[in-house]
Amino acid sequence: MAKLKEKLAQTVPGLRNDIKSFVKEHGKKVISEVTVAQAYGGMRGVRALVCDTSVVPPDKGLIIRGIPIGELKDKLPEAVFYLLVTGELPDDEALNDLKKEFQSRANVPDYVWKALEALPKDAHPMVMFSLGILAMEGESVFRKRYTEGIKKEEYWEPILEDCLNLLAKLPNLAAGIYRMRFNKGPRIEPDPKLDWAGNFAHMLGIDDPSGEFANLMRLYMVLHSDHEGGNVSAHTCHCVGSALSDPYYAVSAGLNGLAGPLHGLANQECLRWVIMVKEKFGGVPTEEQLRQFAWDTLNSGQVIPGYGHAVLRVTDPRFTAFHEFGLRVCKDDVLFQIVDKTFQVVPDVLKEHGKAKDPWPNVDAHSGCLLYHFGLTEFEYYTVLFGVSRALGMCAQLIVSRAMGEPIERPKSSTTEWIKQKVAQG
Ligand code: CMX
Repeated sequence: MAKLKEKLAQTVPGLRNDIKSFVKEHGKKVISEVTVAQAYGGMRGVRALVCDTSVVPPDKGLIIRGIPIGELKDKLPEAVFYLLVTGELPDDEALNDLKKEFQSRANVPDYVWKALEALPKDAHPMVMFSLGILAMEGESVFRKRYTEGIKKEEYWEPILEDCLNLLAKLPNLAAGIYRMRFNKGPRIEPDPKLDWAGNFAHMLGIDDPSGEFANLMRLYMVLHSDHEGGNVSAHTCHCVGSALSDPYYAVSAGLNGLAGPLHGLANQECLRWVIMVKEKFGGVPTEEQLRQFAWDTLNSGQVIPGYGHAVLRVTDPRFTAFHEFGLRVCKDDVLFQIVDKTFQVVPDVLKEHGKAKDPWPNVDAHSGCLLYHFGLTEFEYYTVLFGVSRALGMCAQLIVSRAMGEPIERPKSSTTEWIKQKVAQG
C-alpha cells in the first residue's frame, strides 16, 4: 500500500470519530451570524464551511496545516500535497513513494488529445484544461466502486485513488495543451526521473539551461496549491464533490470558477496591464507616470488586477516569495522592475481611491512577469498553471471531506421578500 494511503488508513477512523463526538456534544453552539449585508455581499466573513487543509488569516496570509507558506517555499509540491492531506510533512521514504506514484500514473489517454484537437483553434486554454479533465471521468475508480456498492466509511479510498491518478496526469495534460494551443510542436514525453513540477517544466519545452525555470515551476506549484475553503474554486469543488460527483467532475467544476477574471484569470489580466505600462512608456515609467496610469485605470471603471483581496489585508506572502525569487533571478528585467515599482505606487493610489478594503498586492500581481521572463509569454495560459497547482488543494480537500464523512452541501437561500419581512419583524 502506498505510504500516503497507509498514513490515512491509520488516521481517518480517529479523525471521523473525533468530529462525530465533537458535533454530538457541541452541535448547537453558534460560531457565526449572518447579516443582511453579508447575504447580499458574497457571504464575506460568514463562517459556515469547514476546511482543515489551510487557513488565511487576513493579517498573515496563507498557512498550510500550521506552517506559513513562506516556510514551505523550498519544498516540492508533492511534499505540500502530503502535508495538505495528512497534516504532516512526509519523511524521505513517503516523499519518494508519492513521487513514484505520480510518475507511474502520468499517462494521459489518447482520446483526451483527440477531444482537445476537435476544439476551435482559439479555444481558451482553461476550456481545454477543464474539458480534458472532464473527458477522463470514465477513469473514475470512485464512480465504479460506488456503482458496485461501497460503504460510506470507505469513500475516501477510491477518492484518493482518483485524486492521485488525476494529479499525476495534470502536468502532462497541461503541457500538452500548451504545445497544441500555441503551436509549439509535438508533445514532449514525461521524464520518469523527474519530480512532478520538474517534469511539468520539461514537458512545456521552455529552454532552461540554468534550471531556474524548473525551480520557478516548483515554487509556483507550491504557492498556489491551496487557499482555505471559501474561495470560488475550492468552494465549487467542495460543493460538487459533496454530491458524490467524483474528483474529475468536481475539480473540473472548480477550475471553471478559477477561470474568472476576479479569481485565477487575474494573473493573465495583471500581466496584460504591466505590458500596457511598458508599451505606453517605452520601458519602466517614473513613479508619477505610473501613479497617473493607475488612476486612469480606476477612472475608466476598471480594477487594478493583482491588487486587493476578499480576505487578505496585508501584502500576500506568496507575492513576497515570488518577489524574492525575481530579485535573485531577474532583477534587471523590465517587467520585473515595473511590477516592483507598481508595488511602491499602487497601494497608496488604492488607499486614496478609498474603495478597495485591501490595497496590497495578491499573488497574481507577480507570477506573470516571472513566467514572461523565461519565455512563457502566452499569458492566456497562465491560469492553467494556477489550475494545475490549485488542483493539489482541491483534491486534498476532497479526500479530507470524504474521510470526515461530510454530507451533501445544501445551505438555505431566501427571497428578498423574506429578508425584508424578517428585517421588518425586528
Ligand atoms: N482595483 C480597483 N477597485 C478595487 C480593487 C482593485 N484592485 N479591489 C477592490 N476594488 C473595489 C471593488 O471592485 C469594490 O468596488 P464596488 O464597491 O464598486 O463594487 C470595492 O473596491 C470593495 O471591494 P473589496 O470588498 O475590497 O473586495 P472584494 O472582496 O469585493 O473583491 C477582489 C476582492 C480580489 C475580487 C478585488 O479586490 C479585485 O477585483 N481585485 C482585482 C482582481 C484580482 O487581483 N483578483 C485576484 C484575487 C486573487 C485570486 O483569487 O486569485
